[in-house]
Amino acid sequence: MRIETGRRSVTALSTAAVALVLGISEAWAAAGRPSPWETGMQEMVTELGQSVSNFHTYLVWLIAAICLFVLALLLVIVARFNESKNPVPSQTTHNTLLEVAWTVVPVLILVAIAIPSFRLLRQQLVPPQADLVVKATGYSWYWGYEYPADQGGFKFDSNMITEAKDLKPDQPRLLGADNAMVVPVGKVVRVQVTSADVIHAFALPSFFVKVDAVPGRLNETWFKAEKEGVYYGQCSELCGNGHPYMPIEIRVVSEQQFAAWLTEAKQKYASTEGSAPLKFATAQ
Ligand SMILES: [Cu+2]
Repeated sequence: MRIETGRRSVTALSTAAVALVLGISEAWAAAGRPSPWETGMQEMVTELGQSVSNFHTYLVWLIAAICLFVLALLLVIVARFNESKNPVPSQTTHNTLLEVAWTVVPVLILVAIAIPSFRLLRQQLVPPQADLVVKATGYSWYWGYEYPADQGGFKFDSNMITEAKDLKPDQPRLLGADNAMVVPVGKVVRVQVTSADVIHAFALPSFFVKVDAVPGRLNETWFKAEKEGVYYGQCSELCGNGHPYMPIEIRVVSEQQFAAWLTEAKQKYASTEGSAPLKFATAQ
């Protein structure tokens, strides 16, 4: 009886521990930031990101199956065809069935990878009709965001918070920014990305967004965040000594909160009118 109870409490304890660990990692992952001991991707909050994350899992299983198959073949060869067990090696060559099989099977595997891969690539590179366009400019070493005229026409800089005392309670060190990019939830946001000096890259893992910010060139990417929250990314192009200190903070809020933020932001940040337009290289 006592053993039974002991066993039961051990089971309950381990279940609680697993739940705790899962709960914590989920809570951290859900916040759009890296978490300790994380081995997979950050939790994706866009449909595209979720599809990519599933594709990644599918590839891992496929790779695992191939590795186990090759390992099994190697073990069979070591066990059955070593010199003592098989002193006279077979001289068989040009086995048609075998040669066709080892050509066709890898081709089929590549097709099974290519089809979903190209489908995802298309989904990522052909953006849907945008509800909001934001321009992100990389500077050495911070980001600048610009909202178009129909949203109020303002721009502001976003710098990393350097002093621990200035961080908000939910802001992680090295990722928290003084002015976040704010976007509404469930809307297609197109981000135009460029740079004012060297090559940077605008990357946000939980949206599955990563695009180069190249001076004189306007790149674009898009996302549709399905969940409100604060999401963090970083410059992902080795751009200089301030490279690790130019985080990207995006706050996804409800439409009402976004409207309220816009009203506030229009007053807080100066108008873009009168600012010098960015010059872009023209094709000759
Ligand atoms: Cu950079």
